[in-house]
Amino acid sequence: MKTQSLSGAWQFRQAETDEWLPATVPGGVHTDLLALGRIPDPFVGDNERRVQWVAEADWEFRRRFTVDAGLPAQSWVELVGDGLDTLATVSLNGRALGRADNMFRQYRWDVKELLHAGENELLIAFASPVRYAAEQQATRAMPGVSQAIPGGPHLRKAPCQFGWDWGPQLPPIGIWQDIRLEGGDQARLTDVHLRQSHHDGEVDVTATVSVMPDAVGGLTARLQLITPDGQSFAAETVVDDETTTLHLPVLRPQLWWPNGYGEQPLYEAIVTLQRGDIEIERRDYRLGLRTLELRQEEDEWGRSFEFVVNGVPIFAKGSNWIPADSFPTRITDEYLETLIRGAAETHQNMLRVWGGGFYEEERFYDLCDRYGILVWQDFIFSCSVYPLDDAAFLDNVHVEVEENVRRLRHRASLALWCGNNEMEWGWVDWAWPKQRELDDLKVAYDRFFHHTLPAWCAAADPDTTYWPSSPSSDTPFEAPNGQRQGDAHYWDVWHGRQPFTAYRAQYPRFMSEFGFQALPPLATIRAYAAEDDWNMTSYVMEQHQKNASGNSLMVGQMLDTFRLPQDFPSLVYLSMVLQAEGIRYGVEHWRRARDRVAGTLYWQLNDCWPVASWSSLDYFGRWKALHYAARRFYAPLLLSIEDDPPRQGVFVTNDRREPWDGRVRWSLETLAGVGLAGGEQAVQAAGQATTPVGAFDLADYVTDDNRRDLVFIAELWQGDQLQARQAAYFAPTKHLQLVEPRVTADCAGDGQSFHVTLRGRSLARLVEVTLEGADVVFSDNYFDLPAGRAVTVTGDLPAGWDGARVAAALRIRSVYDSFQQHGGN
Ligand code: BMA
Repeated sequence: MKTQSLSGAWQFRQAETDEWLPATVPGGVHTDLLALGRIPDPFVGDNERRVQWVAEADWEFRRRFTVDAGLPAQSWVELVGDGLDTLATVSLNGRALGRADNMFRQYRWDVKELLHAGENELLIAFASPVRYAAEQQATRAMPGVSQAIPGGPHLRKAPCQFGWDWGPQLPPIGIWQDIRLEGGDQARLTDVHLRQSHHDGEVDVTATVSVMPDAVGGLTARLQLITPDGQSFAAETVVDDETTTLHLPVLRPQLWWPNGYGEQPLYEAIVTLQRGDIEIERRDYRLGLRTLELRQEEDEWGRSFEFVVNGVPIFAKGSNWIPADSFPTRITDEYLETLIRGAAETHQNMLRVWGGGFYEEERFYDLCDRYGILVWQDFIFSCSVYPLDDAAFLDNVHVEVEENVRRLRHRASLALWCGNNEMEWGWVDWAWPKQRELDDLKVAYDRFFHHTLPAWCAAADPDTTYWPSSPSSDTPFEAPNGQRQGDAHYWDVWHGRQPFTAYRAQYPRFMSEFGFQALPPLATIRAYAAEDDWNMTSYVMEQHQKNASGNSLMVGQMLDTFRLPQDFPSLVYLSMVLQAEGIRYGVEHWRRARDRVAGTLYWQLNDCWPVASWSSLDYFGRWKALHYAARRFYAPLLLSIEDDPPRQGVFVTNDRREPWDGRVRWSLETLAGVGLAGGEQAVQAAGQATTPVGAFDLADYVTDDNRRDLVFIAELWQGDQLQARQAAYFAPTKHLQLVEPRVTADCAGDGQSFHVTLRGRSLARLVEVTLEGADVVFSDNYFDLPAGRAVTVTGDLPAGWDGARVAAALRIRSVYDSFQQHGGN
């Protein structure tokens, strides 16, 4: 097959204007205008409002090109658009080729007869998605999310691009994926389906190869496997039918494991179609060999919901993934890897590709395969009513589903196909059922998500489980967000203004969403708000807070926990540690209950622009306090305290298969470090289990007079190595008698890395370390530093820095600083 890329330099103009401007493909109108300085950066200040006109207008893209020699002679020549966003009319040399109306599909048009020998001109006209949505909505209103431009559900375009409760209303327009000419032999592959079956320690890899029916004859198909250590073996067969299946046994398979459970060896699978010695077409895949099942068994609490890989039940530790940029074409490979690596580095083993974004690109799943991140893949439907009774809409979705399922089904990382986000819940608990005019659409919902879509999935990918919605009980419209069976989204903490302690009353079988907002770090706020606007409720700050009650919810919970912050930087810091503390509190509880709860995916890993949100990594990839907390609360070996003052229960949760032996040391101390009680005991923590270490009733020591000056500290030791430390209190943090901890820091740098050893004379709560002028990920951050204990954090030295520079740039903050000026004690 021959290909000629048409990506690169194009021209664009607003429809009905004369000025053609330079464009980059893949790309979009906003990023092209931004590059030309024609619009202000939509991510700064309130510029989002100033650029609304862009998506309300129509746009045209054109490219002139000469066809590569050799291409016109092929039996077929097609124009292939991997992604057109979204309402496109395509013409070549003045002749209409066709239209596109689904950004999740690939489009192909026969251009063999239309191409000229000399110069050709390709023109793609895009109609405004905003205008289209408004027109459709005027004819037939579809309920959606309140932060979005209405009407989005009429269009097969990433829902959150119309706005969300963390996302701006900036629907991109343009050629967002590769575009090219392809030509080839009359014989062509129409499908390749790679499967694996495991039995008796062997794996049978099969490739079912489909070719164009009219070209069968004189063809061979070949499947070659290259092992992770470079050995190659192959099977070949004559193609005498439309579909042919090749088999390759793998005798000593190297199994693929989720992060934390083993390695991620990947085999290369190459499928070729040949005529004699001539290779006609080749497809290249990475294969991880594993079995994966979603186990649901009746038990004392209802029905389990547990992912089992290679026979081993996995506690799913992860988060929800949203598009990494409002303008997806500027997501670099490096940035994408930073995010996925960031998940892996915090012991995450699952990401849910949430149904309000888009089916991710190959490079996303490549990274998940490599880092051992299981993917819960939603189909792209979210929080809205869709016209699922419309035959043309369904035909469009059918092609989209088939293409994307075929594209992703062989992935080791693929764990689940899920129908949609929160729509079954919507039909049961939101306002939709009260709108009688929507009744037909509930019927259509039922038909589509409980019959049609699962049938399409089963046909294209019989090996991956289909789940109707998130959340769902798998019994249509019955307790979709219940705790007996299926997955759950718990939002009473946050939207329902419940305290974090409410998490402890929840025992979902699988917690696929829960979360709490924080502001992003100050360095990120600086990118959108000038210092004059540094107040949480200023006009500009509220442009970057899309959840109408978000700031009130944050401050409300903040004042339940901390004292009123004295300035904006303190507020930013408190918002982050509040979020980290809350999510930690929930996850530790659910991990203690691992017999009943089989996973937690917090909302949300990442951001698509700089904003106040539930994310743990902000738009610039900076680690919020939650991300550091995740590295502790998702650690395979978790020490946790179930605080119920004056009782403190200590537990060790061991996700590994091997048992763990060590000791727990505990102490009751004043904040200044004077010991009141303490002890040490051996612990044998069985694999894949939670072991209660002890319930320490400290009533004899804790009085009304001293409770605000006490801390209970538990430490997990293996030999002389401290594995983990936890602290719990007997009063809310705002009431603790914190004094200035006078934290000292010894800094040293050696070539690549630096070390900072911190000590305080009194307990420093939730210590934040930062380096002024450098973005650094520390080995740990936002932790409690008890009096007199030394804690060393490390990091990579910024280029050109040494220990002295680290010492000069080091900034240390703790809760004390959020309410008290230095020197106040
Ligand atoms: C869940 C998600 C998103 C939303 C988040 C926070 O419902 O599925 O729709 O952004 O909560 O409100």
